[in-house]
Amino acid sequence: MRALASPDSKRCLMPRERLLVKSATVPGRLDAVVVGAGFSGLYMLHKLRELGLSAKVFDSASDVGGTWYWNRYPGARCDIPTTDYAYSFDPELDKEWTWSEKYATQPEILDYLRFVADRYGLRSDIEFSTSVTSARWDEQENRWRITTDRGNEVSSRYYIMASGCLSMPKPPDIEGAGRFAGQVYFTSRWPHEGADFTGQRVAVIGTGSSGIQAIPLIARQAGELTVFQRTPNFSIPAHNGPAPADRLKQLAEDREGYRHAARWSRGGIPTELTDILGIAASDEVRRQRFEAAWEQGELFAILGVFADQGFNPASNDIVAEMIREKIRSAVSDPETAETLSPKDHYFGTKRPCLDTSYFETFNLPHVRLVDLRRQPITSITEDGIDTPDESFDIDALVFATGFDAMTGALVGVDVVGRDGLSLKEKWAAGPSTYLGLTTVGFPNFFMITGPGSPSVLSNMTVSIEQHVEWIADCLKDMSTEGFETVEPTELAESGWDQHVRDCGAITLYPTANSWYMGANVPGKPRVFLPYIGGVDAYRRACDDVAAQGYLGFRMTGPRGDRCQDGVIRRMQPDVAMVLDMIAQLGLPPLDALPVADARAMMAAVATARPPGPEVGEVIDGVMPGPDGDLPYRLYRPPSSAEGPHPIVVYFHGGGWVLGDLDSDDPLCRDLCARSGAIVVSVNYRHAPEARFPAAAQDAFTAVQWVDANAAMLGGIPGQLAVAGWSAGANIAAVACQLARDAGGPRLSGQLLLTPVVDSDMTRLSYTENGDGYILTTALMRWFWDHYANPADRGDPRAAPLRGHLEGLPPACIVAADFDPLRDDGIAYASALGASGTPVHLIRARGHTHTSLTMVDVVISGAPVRAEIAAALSDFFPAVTAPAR
Ligand code: N01
Repeated sequence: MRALASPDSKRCLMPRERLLVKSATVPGRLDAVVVGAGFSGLYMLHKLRELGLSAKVFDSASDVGGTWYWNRYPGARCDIPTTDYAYSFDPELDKEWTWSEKYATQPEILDYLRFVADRYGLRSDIEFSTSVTSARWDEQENRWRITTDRGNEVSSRYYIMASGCLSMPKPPDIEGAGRFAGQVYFTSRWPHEGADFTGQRVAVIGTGSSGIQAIPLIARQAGELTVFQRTPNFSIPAHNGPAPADRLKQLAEDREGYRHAARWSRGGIPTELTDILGIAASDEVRRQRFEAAWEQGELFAILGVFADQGFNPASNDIVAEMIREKIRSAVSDPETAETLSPKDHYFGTKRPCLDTSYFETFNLPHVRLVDLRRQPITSITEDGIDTPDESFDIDALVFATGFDAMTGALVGVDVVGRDGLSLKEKWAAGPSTYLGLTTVGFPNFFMITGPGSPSVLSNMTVSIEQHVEWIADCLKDMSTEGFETVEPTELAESGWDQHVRDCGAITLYPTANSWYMGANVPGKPRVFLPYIGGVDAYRRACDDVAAQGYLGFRMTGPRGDRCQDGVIRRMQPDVAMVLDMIAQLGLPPLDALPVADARAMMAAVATARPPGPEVGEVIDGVMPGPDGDLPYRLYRPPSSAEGPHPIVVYFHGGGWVLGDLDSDDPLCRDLCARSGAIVVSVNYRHAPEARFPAAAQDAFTAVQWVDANAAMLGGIPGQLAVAGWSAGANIAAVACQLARDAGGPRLSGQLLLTPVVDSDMTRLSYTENGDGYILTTALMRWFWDHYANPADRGDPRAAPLRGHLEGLPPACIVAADFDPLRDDGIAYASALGASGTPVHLIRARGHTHTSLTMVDVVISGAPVRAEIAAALSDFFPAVTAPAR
């Protein structure tokens, strides 16, 4: 570590030149109270002072540092390269400090924070060795009443928790934990004078990041070291040493550019993201990418070997297995190597570790690994640790058992908001926040890196700076506009919670028993706590909230209230990502192209997508149509599902103009595999070559033919449904009406995915979603113009909503939120329902017209398709496979 003398250093004694509001001068009355003097609290204090606000920071420690004050165990370092793990708000500060290593040690990081505190003269507003015990919102005064363990009470306009995500140690949950008579250490509360294990018999419980960092160093001193492992963890070598030369060069050449890129990166470090899929890459590419990440020794590199490893189990397993190979080659004893190899969770879903010679430590003769899965601890005793078969006598016991992460410190203070509701009570079933910054019922209360923000999944310093700056801007804006309180609305908060869940749900993260899920603390609700949508996406959401007049916040003041209510992110995150990617391709709109070019473009796009699931059999054939043969493709369910099966006649989408048997192939496979029905996809005649009513006639003829040939196709005669997507759903709906009018075939059901049912394009969903979501109003008009003369567009064979709706088969209709056709589908569902037809309306929340069809691309579509397939299966009476 080196702090360069700066000619500007004295500037740090903050001249309060940018005062916005006059500071409070009454003793005990403050503008802001901050809990915690770590990275967050120090910067928050600095910003509050810049705003001219009176503020006090309380911290239970005797000095600044937060997590770096407490976690002094041997080997404690950060796991983000320290070039990136530093403040960037002040370019001068940024230049004045040089880190001595790629991953700095705890003492060096603590020195840095002391340096920062001194540089900006922060200590005078920090009360050390003082814990905030309670904070109560005073409704009359619109202020927080805050009490400390020293018996002080202060009144503050704002209450800001900068208390850290991993600061509340998890209480030991092992029988007899308090009985051991020898030396007991907690990695999270290590003594300042250190510990000397020379020649001692030492036990370490816990093999998370703390244990994995400490164990090699404890092993150097101990006479005997026994490591008690409950879950093996993925760890990669840190390859510590000097800071990476390429990064130093980038910083030297363009520090501000580098920091800017970090702020707008996925994880808070400028990183080139790959689009290589693990499942599709060659063995050679897989190996090469993995080894490069292994050599780099950085978490984001190993977490980003493949674009799909975070959500595709097969891709994840490629990386996981390569790490297990490395463990096997590092550890001499094969049984120990197996015990150290993680197999019960996907790589990355528990935080991976960075180590220095961790696995090799188990080759030392005095180091032993005890697998608690096979040999659980029955009790800690006065002398050591008992397991069913063995007692371990020890001199020192180290708990590296982790934290009550993300929420523990927040609910550790008795925070009581409006109507006497405490934060602990409110979050009894898991935290609920708006942007991870605020929570309903707690006015003027902010959390820095709270649950629902990127926090622990990101480079914390970048996330901390973003939060502090957003809070400071909010306070400044409130002051400018004369507001005294700010609080999120129920709608905004529940919308954000949903978005946070949606982001987690498309990944493998919620599958693990991790502290990200609260699973490490007995009794804690299982909720995926951080926001995994990315630092960049998160920053954009926060900026958008502010730009939209603090959307989702209610602000009050003597001059009146303001509330711009709403939800900031309603679209499924992967749908938004796909739309972004498509936008970046800069393709011309389909409706600007000649039909042949539009078809060629659709075909080209289709070649680049995943194939969809395996089915039992795929057969191409032809059937007679009204004007020549119609090609069809039959999908038979996987061979495990014995036939015969019900049959679904399917019609592809494409506005009666585009599409063919290939265009909807992955969707047909998915429907077939999930529902257990045979899917017969029919390629009907297209416009403009064959205009209305050719497609509808073909559809009805196809239904008649499949019905007549059901047994030959392997189907169950009489068990026939129709299905279609978009314009295909239009002709499926029409076929049902024609079948009813013709007195057959009898249909078991109609599945209409985001259907076109009317030529009226004035419904609200056209106004809301007519542009920007692939199917646009302009494209819909282009389709209609190619398909049907204006005079024909009211014909029920073009607009089935305008037909007679009695006597139709049960329907499942899917309406997507961001679809111009959304209200068409809803209108058809209610009209059918009013005519006595059983209807199952599925609202595809956060989806577009096309996103549900993007099998294995839009992951969030999978649960909706599962629901659709279940509805499809419900059309048919339970089928018993015939005895052979
Ligand atoms: O805590 P952990 P940690 N009986 O929860 C085991 C950050 N950090 O302090 O997995 C037996 O990861 C538990 O077992 P299991 C970093 O984000 C960063 O190590 O629950 N064992 C696990 O092995 C990290 O992820 C750095 O089955 C018990 C271990 O104890 C986070 O802090 C350094 C047990 C706890 O691992 C937490 O890391 C250190 C029981 N009753 C930490 N209870 C940097 O490098 C728990 N365990 C920046």
